[in-house]
Amino acid sequence: MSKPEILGSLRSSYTRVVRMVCEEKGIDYVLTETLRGAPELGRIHPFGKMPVLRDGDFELCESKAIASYLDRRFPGPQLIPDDPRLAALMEQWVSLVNTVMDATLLRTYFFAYAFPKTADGGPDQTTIEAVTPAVRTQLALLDKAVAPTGYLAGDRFTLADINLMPILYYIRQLPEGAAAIAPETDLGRYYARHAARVSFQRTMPPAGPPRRAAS
Ligand SMILES: N[C@@H](CCC(=O)N[C@@H](CS)C(=O)NCC(=O)O)C(=O)O
Repeated sequence: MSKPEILGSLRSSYTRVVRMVCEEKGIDYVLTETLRGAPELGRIHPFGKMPVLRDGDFELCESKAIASYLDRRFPGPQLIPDDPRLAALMEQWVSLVNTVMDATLLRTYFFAYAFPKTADGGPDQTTIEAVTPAVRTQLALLDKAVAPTGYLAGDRFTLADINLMPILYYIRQLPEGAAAIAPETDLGRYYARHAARVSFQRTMPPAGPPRRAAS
């Protein structure tokens, strides 16, 4: 069996999702650290985004597609449930996160702190103030979703949880995120529980200030 190669970045949240899938399943993979805008990405992803996958002569883009492929192709714990309802709930949460929450929480809120376009390089307060109500609403929604079982889909760890954790990792470093993911909240307990997983610990981004290739 070939050794899958992931082209992406240690600091990229979507790259971390597919790396966590590999770690959970015990897949022997290689991460090729790749810069944003690198031509190798553009050859596989039509919009040049990371991560992309090479597995033998097979090439694939989009984190959800890559994660699904790895889950089906390799042995190890199943991250996409067989049960139709559980699988649908898992898809629902991946979709909600990837189509709405990633844009709000990471690309707008986190980026306003990490990559501000302000004259003095300080946090972009205008954007932060504008997005904070949506940040609070979305984190409250997640808090409610994980309250009953400690998971997003049913009562087991799935790709939906893997897909969310790298985003929570970044935003809990910031004031509004930290408040919503405080240890006494359901979302805080959810984060602490899943952050202890080996797959999360082994995919920790390097310490230090984020760079533009990140997230
Ligand atoms: N829908 C894509 C999104 C991937 C994505 O936005 N990746 C970010 C890094 S986490 C990226 O490539 N950013 C650089 C860019 O947009 O040029 C997926 O799920 O893989």
